[in-house]
Amino acid sequence: MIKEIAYANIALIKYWGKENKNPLKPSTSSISVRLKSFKTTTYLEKNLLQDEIYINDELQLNDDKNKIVNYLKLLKQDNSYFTIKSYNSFNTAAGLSSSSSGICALTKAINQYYNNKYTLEEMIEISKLGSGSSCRSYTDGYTIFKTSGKVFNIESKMKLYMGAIIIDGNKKEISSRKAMEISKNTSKLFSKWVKFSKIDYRKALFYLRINDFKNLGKIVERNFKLMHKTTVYSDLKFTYIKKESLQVLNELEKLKYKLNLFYTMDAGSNIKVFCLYKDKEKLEKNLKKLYEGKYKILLSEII
Ligand code: 2P0
Repeated sequence: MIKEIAYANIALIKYWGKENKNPLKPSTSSISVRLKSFKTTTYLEKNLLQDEIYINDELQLNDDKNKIVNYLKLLKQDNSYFTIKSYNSFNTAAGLSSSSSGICALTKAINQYYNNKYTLEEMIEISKLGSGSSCRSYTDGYTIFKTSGKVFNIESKMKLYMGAIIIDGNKKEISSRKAMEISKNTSKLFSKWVKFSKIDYRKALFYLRINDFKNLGKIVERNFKLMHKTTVYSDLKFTYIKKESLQVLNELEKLKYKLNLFYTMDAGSNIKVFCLYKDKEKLEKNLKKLYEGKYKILLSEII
């Protein structure tokens, strides 16, 4: 039995929109970190009849299955079928980036099955077609996914720690793939998003380089807010941000008086809070005080 592990990644500066679908070139360059406690473990063995996919022991059917089977076709070197069992240490498809770790672990598992036929670069290139953000799960540190399609990591002395506040752990209604496509094609704000994101990306790189947490935080927050506005001003007329999310964001603003932090949100209502690693106990204590018994809190180091 083949086993592979991969870690989910969260973007500080977001990938939102596809300039070119195959090969994937994103509309915006993104910067992410990987989360040690947000892990997918994937087991793979040969199946004589068909591909069977389980996520957290649940057999995947219809669209959920087809999506993965279609992705497998890109990786297969022969007519083999597989039984794939994937386990997430966190909520699946709830805007916590389970597709990034899921596709990364699956790609590595198939590569192991074919005796490491693919190089890391080749795996990353194929992986993007399964989930754009998955290409950022292969490398540690701060990972960049550029509009050119290139993926690499950069050095920064800044050591972060993350807490996620789970407002809704269920599967999201609108996939990020669909939301970003409709936003790109119909949002009145999309060109503004691309323009400002370019500035955010450059500034974030600079603040990471000079180890400036406070200014990085301002850019991270402005970046996710504009990303979320693109869906509101698209034909979807929709937002992932729930009223509970807004309430938490307000509370986090107040918490900033006590603790240096910044926050971000992805394609879901859940909130990720970042602090410096040295403040991790303080963050844990404060999030528990605010949300214990109300929302699940997941904590993670960066790997
Ligand atoms: C990101 N997201 O940078 C952004 C922010 C969600 C919000 O990358 O269509 O599921 O498979 O390439 O990888 C989620 O995107 O999208 C994502 P596809 P994916 O993390």
